[in-house]
This record gives sequence, C-alpha cells and structure tokens, in this order.
Amino acid sequence: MKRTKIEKIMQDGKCMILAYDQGFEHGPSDLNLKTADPNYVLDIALEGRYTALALQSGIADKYYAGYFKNIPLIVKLNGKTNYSKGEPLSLQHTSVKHALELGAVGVGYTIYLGSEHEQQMFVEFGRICDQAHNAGIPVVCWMYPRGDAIKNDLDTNVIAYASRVAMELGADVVKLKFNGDVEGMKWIVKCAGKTKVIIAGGDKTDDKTFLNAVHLAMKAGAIGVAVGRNVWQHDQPHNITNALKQVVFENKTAEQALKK
Ligand code: FBP
Repeated sequence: MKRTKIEKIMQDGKCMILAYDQGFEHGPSDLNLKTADPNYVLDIALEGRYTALALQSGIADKYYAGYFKNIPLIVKLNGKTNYSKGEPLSLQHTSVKHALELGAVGVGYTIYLGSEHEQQMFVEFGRICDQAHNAGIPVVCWMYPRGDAIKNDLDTNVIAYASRVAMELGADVVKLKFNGDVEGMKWIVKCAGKTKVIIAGGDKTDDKTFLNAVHLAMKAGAIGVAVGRNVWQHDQPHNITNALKQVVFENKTAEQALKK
C-alpha cells in the first residue's frame, strides 16, 4: 500500500478547505447570481490559497481544469438533496478512480451517523478508504449525526461518538460540527486519535462569531476548517479569507484577526 499523502490537502499541518457542494446539498437557495457561478468560488479558493477545495465531480469535471495544480482538489463521492426525507441516506455516485482522473488529491464522503441506514454508508466508506489508501490519497469524512436516534447532534458525547467512528472506519480527516465547548472539543479530538479533526462552517453568520468558533475549536486541538457559506456568501470573501488564515495559521483570536 502507498503512503497516504495527507499533507497534499494541508499546509503547516493545518487544513483550510473551501467547500462548494451546497448547491447540491441545500439547493440554489444558498446561491445567488454571483455564487451560482463555480468560477466565482474557485477564484476565491485560488486567490485565498485555501489548502484544498471540496467539489462534487460534475463541477470538478467542468470547471477545475483551469485551477489544476494551483489548488488541491477533494472530490465528494456522495451527496443527497434537500428533497430527501426520512432517515438520512447518502450513497456513493462516483468512484475513487474517477476522482483521481479529475485530479483529486483527496476524496470526501458524508456519513449520517445514527441513521437507520448508517450501515450502508459504513460499507461504502470502508471500501472507499481501501481504494483511496491503495492510491495514496486521504479520505475526509463529513460526519453528521442525524436521524431519529439522535436527540441532539450538538451534544459533546454525540460528536465524540462521531469522531470515534470516523477514526475506527479509517478516515484521515473528520469534519464535525463544533458546539462551542472547548473542554468537550478536547475529548472529541482525543476520541479521534490519529484522525485529524476539522470543523464545519455552518450557516452564514457574523464574522466574529464564525472566527471565534474556529479559534476555540483549534485551541482544543482541531487542525482547521472546511467552510463554505461563511466565505463565499460574504460580501468581501477575500477579507474574511485573510482573517480566517490568521486564525488558522497564526493562532490569532477573532478580534485580532479582524483588527484593521
Ligand atoms: P458550510 O460551511 O457552508 O456549512 O459547508 C459545509 C458543509 O459540510 C458542506 O460541505 C455541505 O454542503 C453542508 O455543510 C452540509 O450542511 P448540512 O448541515 O445542511 O447537511
């Protein structure tokens, strides 16, 4: 087996990933005339020197060629729409092989932990880990506890269970929601073992709240973010990117990073 080149989606041991799969997951209600154009968001990733860009294969196929080699690509292998109801299930719709052909240096997959369909996602995820690791590329797990069994997806023990399962399944990086509890996050990171923890961005919020969450999560041992709407829905995506960089790479607080 080849060595997994996780450093391809990192810089200085940190991850600052720009995610742009919300048009699929949430629908065009997340987009506007500017952000519906993938080139607008890919340019933000390029100019902001994000450590990687997470895309569905169709966008990667049609838009990524011009950015190849300048911004590392993670291809999401599954996805579900907002129309999907009941216990969540998101199945693989493209392959590790296709991701590699598109130029990916990593692959991503969402698991809905706690769903009555979790086993199907575990099986696919396990196979993806085998294939990706055989090819030497890392696997990022979008791990979202969801479904009737999950009473509170922001409970520290629920998130810690998610980080543990991602680690035991073979994820190199697990992306989780952060509930603001620094001590809790230390436990979540501990449960993830050698799997690196990054946090999701969530709905667009004010800059200070967003950056403060990133700062606190990193203080507790997370190694970065995979963020979307808080950057590309921002009026000044380059300004928020610069502030985010200072929080991620220079350990600055939200206040320090936002100081003009
Ligand atoms: P955001 O920073 O915009 O929240 O993006 C992160 C992300 O994980 C996306 O990759 C994905 O489309 C979305 O969140 C899933 O969100 P939800 O919590 O609605 O399933």
